[in-house]
Formats: sequence, C-alpha cells, structure tokens
Amino acid sequence: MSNNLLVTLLLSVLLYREATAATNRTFPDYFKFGIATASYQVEGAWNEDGKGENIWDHLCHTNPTFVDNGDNGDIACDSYHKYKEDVGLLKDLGVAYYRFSLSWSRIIPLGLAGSPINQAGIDYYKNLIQELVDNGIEPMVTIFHWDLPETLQEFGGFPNPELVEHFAYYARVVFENFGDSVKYWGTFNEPLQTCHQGYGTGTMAPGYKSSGLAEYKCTHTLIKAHARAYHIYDEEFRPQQQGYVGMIPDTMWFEPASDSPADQEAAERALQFNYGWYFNAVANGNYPSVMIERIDERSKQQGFETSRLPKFTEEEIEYIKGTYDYVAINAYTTAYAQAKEETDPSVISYESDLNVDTFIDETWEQSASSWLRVVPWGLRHLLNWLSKTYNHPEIFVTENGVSDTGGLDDDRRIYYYQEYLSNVLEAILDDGVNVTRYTAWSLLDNFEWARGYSEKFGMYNVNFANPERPRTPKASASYYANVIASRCLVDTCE
Ligand code: GBE
Repeated sequence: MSNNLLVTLLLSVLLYREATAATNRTFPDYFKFGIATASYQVEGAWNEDGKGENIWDHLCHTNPTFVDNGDNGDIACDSYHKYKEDVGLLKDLGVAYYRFSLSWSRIIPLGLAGSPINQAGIDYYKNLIQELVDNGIEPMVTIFHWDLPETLQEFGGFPNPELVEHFAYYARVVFENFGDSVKYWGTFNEPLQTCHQGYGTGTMAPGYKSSGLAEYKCTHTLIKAHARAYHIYDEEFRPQQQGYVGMIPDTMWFEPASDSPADQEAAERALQFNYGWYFNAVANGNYPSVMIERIDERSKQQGFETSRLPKFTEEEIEYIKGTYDYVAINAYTTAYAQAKEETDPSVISYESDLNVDTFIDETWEQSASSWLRVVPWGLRHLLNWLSKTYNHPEIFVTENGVSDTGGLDDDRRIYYYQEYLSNVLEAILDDGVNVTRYTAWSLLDNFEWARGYSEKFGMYNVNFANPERPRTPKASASYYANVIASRCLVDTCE
C-alpha cells in the first residue's frame, strides 16, 4: 500500500468518526431508561385490606394545616386499585424499568419486628410485580420512601436505635417474598430528607424540629439499618437471587461561587454534609471527616461531653463499609455555595455546623417548586463529582424531574428533560462517567408531600376531582417515549 493511500484511508476513517460523533450521539446499548413513583404518593387505599397507619397518614389526619389545601394521600392516584392501568402507561412509554416503593405498614401493619404480616399487602405487590414482569418491565424497588409505620414513630422513630431491628425484619420479609423477581433494591430513598426534614427542620413527617441533635441520631440509626439489610441480602438471599442493593441519597449540586479556595471548600463541604453524610458512610464506613471535625469541635465549644454527631465503633465501621452494589443519585437542581464567617458558636443546628451560604442565579428558570430551579449543567457537574469522589463506580440517576402547576402541554417539562438528559449523555460520552440508568420523576401527578397536589411532576395528568382518577398523557410522555425508542435526544439525532 502506498503511503498516500494509507494517509487517505486514515483521514477518511477519522473524518467518518468525527461525523458520526456529531450526528449520532446515542445513549449506549446498556443504558436503561426508567420512571419512578413512591407508595404514599400514589397508592391511596390508606386503610384498606389490613394496611396499618403510617406517619404521613397520621400527620395529614391530625394536622391538616401541615399540607397545602389540607390535602392527604388517602386516595392519591388510587394506584392500589389501578396498578394494571399504570403498568399499561409504563408500557406505552417503553421504559425498561419502573422504580416504585413498598408501603411498610401495608406489609407489616405495626412495623415491629416479629409482628404479624399482612398477606393482602404482600399480594398487592406480588400482583404489581407480576404485571410488570409480564409486560417486560423490570421492577426496581425502594424499600423505604418516607412512610414509616406510625407505631414505630411512637417508639421514637429513627432516633431510636431499635429501629435497626424493625427494619431488618421488614427487609427480610420483602427479600423473601419479592426477591425472585426483584433484582434491583434501594434501601432508603433520600435519607437526608427523612432525617433533616423529618427530625431537623420539621418540614416532613413526623415533623420534629431537633436540628443538630435528633437528626444526627436519625442518620446514625438509618445507616446501621441500611448496612444490616445489605448484609441480610448478602448472606441469606444473594446466593440464590443474584440481585443488587444500594442506598438512594440525594443532593443538589453546589457550585463554588468563585475560584477562591474558601468558596471551593464551602461547596465541597456542602456536598459532604448533604450526600457524604450518607454515602461516605456507606462507601467508607464513617461520616465525612469534615463533618466529624466540625461537629466534634462545635459540640465541645458548646459544653457537650460527647459530640452531637454519634460515633461508629471500629466494628461498626467495618460492617458498614462497602454496603452498596451501585451508586444512586436523586438530583433536581443546583445552588451556588460561598464561604461565610463562622456563626455564633453557641447555635445548635445542622445549618450552623455546615456554615455555608447558598444562593441562586435569579435568571435560572423557576419551576412550580420554590426549591427547584432549572440548571441542566449542574447534573453533569454532580455526576462528575460522584464519579471522582467514589472511585468511578456505576451510577444510577434514580430521580430527576421538574414541577409545573398543571396542563397537558408541558413544554417546559420537555425542555427540562431534553437539557438534563443531554448533560447525562455528555457525562457519559465526553467525561467517561459510568452512568447506566436514568429515572424520570414521575409517572403520575401525585401527592407532593407538604405541597399536596399543587405541584405536578407527572408525565401523566391525574384528575383528582374525579373519583375514577383518570390518567391522561401529557406532551412530555410522548417526548420521553420518543427518546427511549430512538435512544437519542432531538439535538443529538439526525
Ligand atoms: C424527591 O425529593 C422525592 O424523592 C420525591 O418523593 C418527590 O416527590 C420529588 O423529589 C419531588 O420533590 O421549605 O420548600 O425549601 C424543600 C426531592 C424540601 C428533594 C423538596 C427537600 C425536594 C428535598 C423544603 N425539598 N426534596 S422548602
């Protein structure tokens, strides 16, 4: 072969690759698209067929002003009765998997270790799982998505270390009953919200305001409960069931407000206090050192004999370390993080333990949720941070989505998915981040916790005024179905 020919050949190969790279930016074959919901947000049937009361039932019924418009999840989307129709919608979307959660008090009404199991609850989930499997949709199951049995709350809830035993009992029951068909498990959804909002700021059930105190105890128990469930799976179920278990924490992305080392450090500290609080423990067995140092020091200044941040023993560290088969992230939005003067050292709170100023850019598009601005590049930065911080693991985006106030013509939601997915694609193809799953939030408009039904995240509208709770696809449903079928985004597809 002449040199000239060789050069021409090489050049055309390079040019061809260039051309396909520009026009054929598809999600890799192994990449899976899914969509999510959670039990209390969609099921309804709050007191049917033997289900026990949980902390959201209790809160909504006893303190109706807690939730906007006095809304509650008594009926919600009625998915308890309409699950077959929901699976039909999932099939229309073409998703590879459905991420949903189990209602603990539907399965074990009192929640207590050793207490009776409700067969009707087991049957409901068996039927849902079977319906998914029959339609070629993989079930991805969250064991706990915030709806703690009320009885367990009356025993103190998460700050009581006994909760580990109750959760272990529950986890064993669900692995045993559903593990033949379920291969992807998440122990806790957004533990930060369970502990920080539930026991710190009090903006979620059970609504305790014990910032910098009970919320740290809550996390301590929760991490041990997670590790316990992981080991139960490992020892008793993994050999036959061959599945994957992880925790599902969340954080927003914190972008340093400037290049200054102080702002960079502030952003990293915010990520560690939000995501690392949970995932550094799961990955390395303990809280991030920046949390330990700061909270130990501040506790001492405040006259505590022992730190407000509980300590794991060496044995516990070994037990907790590495209890994950994948890294998960629920991600919606971004804020800037900036260093600030140390606040009054006597203040006991998570916020002052963290001590970082956060702010947003007012030009970022606002959603219907006060906390959610549309910042697509933040997801790419966050995925890169996760990859770097946790040693290039396999990453699942387990939730991502946006709210509006309703309507079928949801072009802002389409824009959101288009731009966030495009950043996921860039993280994979350009940055080498190993993202293998993307989960949209949510299939249905549903009970958005303290915001009730006022903020809509669904790709399907639900008419809550109609007892039949009819579902209607929004424009974003056909958009997502299209992305899934073509495996590429409008601006990366020719
Ligand atoms: C997730 O949380 C949840 O997993 C899911 O259940 C939920 O429906 C979905 O996202 C949409 O919210 O006083 O308004 O600033 C803010 C997302 C509370 C992360 C709400 C806590 C969003 C973190 C309180 N946020 N959440 S405030």
